[in-house]
Amino acid sequence: MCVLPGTTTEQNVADYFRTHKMSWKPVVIENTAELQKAFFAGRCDCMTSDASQLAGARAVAPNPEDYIILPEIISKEPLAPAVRHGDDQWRDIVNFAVLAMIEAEELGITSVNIDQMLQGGDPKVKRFLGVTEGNGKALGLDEKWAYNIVKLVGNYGEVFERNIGRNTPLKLERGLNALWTDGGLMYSPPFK
Ligand SMILES: N[C@@H](CCC(=O)N[C@@H](CS)C(=O)NCC(=O)O)C(=O)O
Repeated sequence: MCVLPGTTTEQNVADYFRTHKMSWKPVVIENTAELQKAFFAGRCDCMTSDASQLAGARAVAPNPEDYIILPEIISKEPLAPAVRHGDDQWRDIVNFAVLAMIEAEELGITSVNIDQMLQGGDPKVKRFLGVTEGNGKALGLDEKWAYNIVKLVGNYGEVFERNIGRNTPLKLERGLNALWTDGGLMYSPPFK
């Protein structure tokens, strides 16, 4: 198995095979580009990494259809934006930028219908879009901050489907990245 040394994925595979009393032979290569080259040249039977990284590697492989990503995910490794520790306001802004995209999806607001939604009477939507006072002041932002995010890049589902979803070369399913209302983990607290 092609594996990058020192990664969590190396440890995950070792744990998984030990737990299932199976043996495996690591082919350890210290650089992602070289590792992927070795795998696609047939030096290993399989390659392990973060699921999204596997999807990215496959998308640029010589024959992407020759490879499958196994459906069993053997570790819990959420990937998320990270910020430098110590700047609380910046951390809040980045965190709420992600939550706003999730909340927009739950409220049914998209980059396409957002201006129409702006005209509607739902108080939750009005607060979210800054028609009435919402969370702008607390974040040190303009009341239109959430509107601007969704208008520019879309809600969480739109961003996912456009960049890494089923109809992109990465072909990733929403899985745990679906909304909590659809059986996933994406949950935003209410904006109030
Ligand atoms: N989830 C793994 C991912 C690590 C991983 O695969 N990292 C790659 C790129 S995303 C890397 O650091 N490559 C270094 C290199 O290619 O030199 C971890 O946290 O250890």
